[in-house]
Amino acid sequence: MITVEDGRATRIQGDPAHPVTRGFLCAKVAKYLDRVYSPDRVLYPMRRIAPKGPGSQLGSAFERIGWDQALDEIAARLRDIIASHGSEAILPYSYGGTLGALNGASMDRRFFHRLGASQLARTICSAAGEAGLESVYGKKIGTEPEQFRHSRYIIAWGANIHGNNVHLWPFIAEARRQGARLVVIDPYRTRTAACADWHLPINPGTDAALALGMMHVIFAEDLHDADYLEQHTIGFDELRTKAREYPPERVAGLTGISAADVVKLAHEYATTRPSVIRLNYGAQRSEGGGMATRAVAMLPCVIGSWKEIGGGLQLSTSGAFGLNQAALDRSDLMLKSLGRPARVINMVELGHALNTLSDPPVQALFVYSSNPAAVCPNHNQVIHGLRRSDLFTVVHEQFFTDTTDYADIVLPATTFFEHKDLQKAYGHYYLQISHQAIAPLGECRSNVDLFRALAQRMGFEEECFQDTDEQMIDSALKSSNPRLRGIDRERLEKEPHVRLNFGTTELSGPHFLPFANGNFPTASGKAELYSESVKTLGLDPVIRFAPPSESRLGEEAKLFPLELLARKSDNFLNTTFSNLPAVQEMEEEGGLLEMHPSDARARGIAHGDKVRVFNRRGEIHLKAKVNGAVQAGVVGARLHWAKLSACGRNINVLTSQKLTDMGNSATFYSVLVEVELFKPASRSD
Ligand SMILES: Nc1nc2c(c(=O)[nH]1)N[C@H]1C(S)=C(S)[C@@H](COP(=O)(O)OP(=O)(O)OC[C@H]3O[C@@H](n4cnc5c(=O)[nH]c(N)nc54)[C@H](O)[C@@H]3O)O[C@H]1N2
Ligand SMILES: Nc1nc2c(c(=O)[nH]1)N[C@H]1C(S)=C(S)[C@@H](COP(=O)(O)OP(=O)(O)OC[C@H]3O[C@@H](n4cnc5c(=O)[nH]c(N)nc54)[C@H](O)[C@@H]3O)O[C@H]1N2
Ligand SMILES: [Mo]
Repeated sequence: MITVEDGRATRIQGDPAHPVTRGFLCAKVAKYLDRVYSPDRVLYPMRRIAPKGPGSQLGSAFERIGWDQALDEIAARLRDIIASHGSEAILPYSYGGTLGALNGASMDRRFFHRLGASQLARTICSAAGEAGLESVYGKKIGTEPEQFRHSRYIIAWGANIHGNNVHLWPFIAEARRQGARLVVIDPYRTRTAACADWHLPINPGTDAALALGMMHVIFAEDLHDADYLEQHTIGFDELRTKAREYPPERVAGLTGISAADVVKLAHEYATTRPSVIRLNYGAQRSEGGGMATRAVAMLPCVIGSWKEIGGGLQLSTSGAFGLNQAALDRSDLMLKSLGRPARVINMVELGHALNTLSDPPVQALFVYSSNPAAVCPNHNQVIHGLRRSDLFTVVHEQFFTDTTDYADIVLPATTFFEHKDLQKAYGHYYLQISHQAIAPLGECRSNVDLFRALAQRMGFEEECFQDTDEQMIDSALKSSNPRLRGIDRERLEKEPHVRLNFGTTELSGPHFLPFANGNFPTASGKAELYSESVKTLGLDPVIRFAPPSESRLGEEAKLFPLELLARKSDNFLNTTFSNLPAVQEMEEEGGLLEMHPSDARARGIAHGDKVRVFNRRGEIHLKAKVNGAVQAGVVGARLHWAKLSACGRNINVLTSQKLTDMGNSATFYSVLVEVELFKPASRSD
């Protein structure tokens, strides 16, 4: 809720009536006014007048131009590129800046589809986990947050709830007041781990082995729910056979968790009921991330906890919304303009795409709602590509980010205070309209307005380019999804939030129990512990644990023996907010490398020393923080803007473009490095 006085927003508050957030805002959004009214906002369209590179600001690197001029220039450049290289030489690049249904994916998609541009596979965050989860359940559906208060045993699995998902925390606190236990499975001692009852520091990338080890114990001791498995799953026998290969002793060798602890975890999980798992996307940012998710997702089926209020698992709830995305996207326009689907470029492989793709090469990059110069893996290669003088780069942004440093044209973007949108969720089941609270600052435009105007400049005549925000909300809601029945715009304009309609058959009192009676939205209608579609990927149709090639278990560890967790900051949102002084104050000093005392000692490194962290892809200079946050063999660092660091780089200089086993996602947490004391002469680049 935003208070506006004389056209200026003066206060932001949570909605106390919202069943999940209950009036509470996370620390960074509580400072959102600072962001909206920051003196550093990009407020006008701009054109580059100096070479691309760090420190590009209005005045020194950009001159102010009008919107008409900006749109004309973009349209002309795009036309030229289409004429010389074909439309697939144009690459849109967007991700999480806004998650609104309209500004996230609607007019922009229509525009690039109509253009016949290359398609972007938006995989950087969650694609491996989504593929793993869907391979078992069919859709991204899970336990609603409100039910966590009824749980007795809560496992936070690769999930930094206290840091990244604070709205779930009060429900967990409530459960704990009633005696529930919280267990954290995370190689890093997060804020969540620090306040848990039990922290299991697992070796990165070995979660599938731990899940199999738990199943081994559960099956061996007959703690599984044979009825549920027989009625509602396929592949029970194959899974049981597979789990036999993972006795606790073997699992201990792989995961670093003792055999006794594997047994204890399996016992407690199967017998302290109801037990629930909050799996988050941390565990899938690893080479075997799809399989890891698949394995963990099977656990509630094995113990039948889907039948219980406060049981089950939550990775994502987004699969329940079922908006009419086809109406928003209009991918049919691509078929019309190109006669076939355009080539697909994986956003994780931007470095590769900008530097090595031919036929056609990428000649135009159109960035909005993303900061690829900071968030993409293999930063050095990304920057090398962005520097290309023959690459035409447009960036639609709120701030002068790492990416605007390489833009030819910068366009000013609204914040969510300044535009209307339809908001779905991936951690609860409520839909809402977020209303425009204030007029756009300066000459800012929303993503929807930008692409509507650009479509007009390009002479696109299809009616869909005239759609108003309201018409698009209507079409999004016009869906065959029964859970949207009775939810229309009129209602959403009146009610601050609306719960999805779960019907009477699926309801258990006020609770949504998605799989209490099976009914999995898979082809077979059952949970697929054996999956033909996984088999077609060339993977084991049940589960297989394969250690990441970049892990202590692989060959590369001889040269680079430390596993790096290139993590998010607790108080930023990826790189958003990292330039805001009020938010920076909440975050510990940036540029730290967290190390275990034994690893530091072995390298002659003391707390506070400057260190060089390196691998084949690059190097970065950080300050050693020798503490108990990581186990021996693991180091940790945080993501932020590259240009705010002394060496002008960020931790993604070390991460790789290697893709996950399923979903072709990023492997930010399968990275090997070596660390040494920094000597100015030791620089290699
Ligand atoms: N404050 C804050 N909140 C955020 C964000 C933010 O940047 N800051 N980002 C938002 C976004 S985009 C996302 S996707 C979500 C992500 O939220 P989470 O899914 O919680 O994601 P991460 O922080 O990437 O990873 C969670 C934990 O997984 C651990 N981990 C790493 N490797 C492994 C492994 O192999 N196994 C296991 N078990 N754990 C592992 C990490 O140490 C980390 O503590 O958070 C959202 N919320
Ligand atoms: N090392 C490492 N790298 C990571 C991760 C990690 O944990 N470690 N996490 C990965 C994950 S999970 C994710 S989701 C990605 C996130 O990658 P991005 O989505 O690129 O994330 P942000 O850094 O938040 O950048 C979003 C940008 O969009 C801008 N923006 C916000 N709203 C709007 C809008 O309405 N319109 C426009 N045009 N712009 C807007 C913001 O100012 C911001 O600069 O990063 C990934 N990269
Ligand atoms: Mo993400």
